[in-house]
Amino acid sequence: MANVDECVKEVLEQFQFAGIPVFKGGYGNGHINQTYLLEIPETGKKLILQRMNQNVFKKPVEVMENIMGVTSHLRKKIIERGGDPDRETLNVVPAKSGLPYYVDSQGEYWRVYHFIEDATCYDQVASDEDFYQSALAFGNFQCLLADYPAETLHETIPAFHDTKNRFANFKKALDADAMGRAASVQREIEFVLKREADAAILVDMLAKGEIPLRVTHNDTKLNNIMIDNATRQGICVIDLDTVMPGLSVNDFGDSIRFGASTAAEDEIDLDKVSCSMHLFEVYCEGFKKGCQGRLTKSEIEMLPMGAKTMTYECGMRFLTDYLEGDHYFKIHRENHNLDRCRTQFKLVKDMEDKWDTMMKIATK
Ligand code: ADP
Ligand code: GN1
Ligand code: MG
Repeated sequence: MANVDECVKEVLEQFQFAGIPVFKGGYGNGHINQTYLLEIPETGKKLILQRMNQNVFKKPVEVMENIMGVTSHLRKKIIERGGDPDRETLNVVPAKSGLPYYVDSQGEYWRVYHFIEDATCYDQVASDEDFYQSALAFGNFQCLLADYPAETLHETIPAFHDTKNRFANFKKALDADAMGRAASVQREIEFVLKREADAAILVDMLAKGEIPLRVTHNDTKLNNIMIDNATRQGICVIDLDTVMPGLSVNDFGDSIRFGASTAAEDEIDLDKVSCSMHLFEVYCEGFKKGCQGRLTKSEIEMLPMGAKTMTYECGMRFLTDYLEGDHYFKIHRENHNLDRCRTQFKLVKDMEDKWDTMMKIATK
């Protein structure tokens, strides 16, 4: 691939900007896409430029079709309720071709979003109230999409939260052991294998019709929501690449996995990592309120299972990527995926120990 400067120069000429943007370098802490900040000096207006990850999203055009459909649906609803559609949903800047993306001479897909000003994405919970507000916003996001025609959505990553399938992929990576790393991570491998039955619980409930399929976000970690700096409300849900039919308990669970942890996702000192029951309760209350009474009895009962399943699945995905040679998640240091996997398994174990408390909180 040509260097970033050359690519960016070519790309920037292809979008419909109100002024000439200046490239300000890499931005944010996402694990998947390559995100950059742009600024238009005359107006001070900022924009987000992203090179989409085609290793993860094999059909970027379909991802953009989903995003255009979902954001225009949200826009309408936000206007109806008297909100600000320029800040409360992502807004795509079109390319000069009129398409919502540009394909460069190397075949890379680029897109641009208006920057959500005066709001922040957090990597760790700063206050209970922020976490509560993020729960309200993610719950509300599901409500806003409750009448979205699910059959028009593309499955941007097939079987994304099919934990049984994730387990099968893990086994394949283990059998192949492409990097010769399996011998050194036997404890982590045992941890996954021992819990094979857990991988099936939610998938099987869905198949039996015991919990409903909804339009969900599927990647509800705290840094995929912007908190308004002034009002402290969850102003905008971002990272819409994985909006697809899914389980509400998984949206709940992925937020717990990341936000209710007492340490960072890649913390090395595992003594610092636990699942805070206080934050679990705060999020539970916010999420149920945000869903406005739409969660069924069995969904409410399965909220703790959503948390455990998402954490187990994510740890298994980090371990799979470690075994395969770190091709999926961006890493910033040696063993990064292994460190991430270990925090997830520490959380799973902690949730198992606190299961009765989690059930009591969820169902009260
Ligand atoms: P990834 O899929 O790699 O996680 P995201 O779409 O989540 O990529 O973007 C990465 C980060 O960029 C976000 O966590 C956030 O900090 C920032 N970001 C993305 N879109 C916007 C936006 N429209 N306004 C402000 N910041 C944004
Ligand atoms: C990725 O894109 P990002 O960083 O918001 C991943 C999630 C994982 C998460 C772990 C498309 O989320 O599924 O839970 O990392 N997104 C994709 O932090 O695979
Ligand atoms: Mg993200």
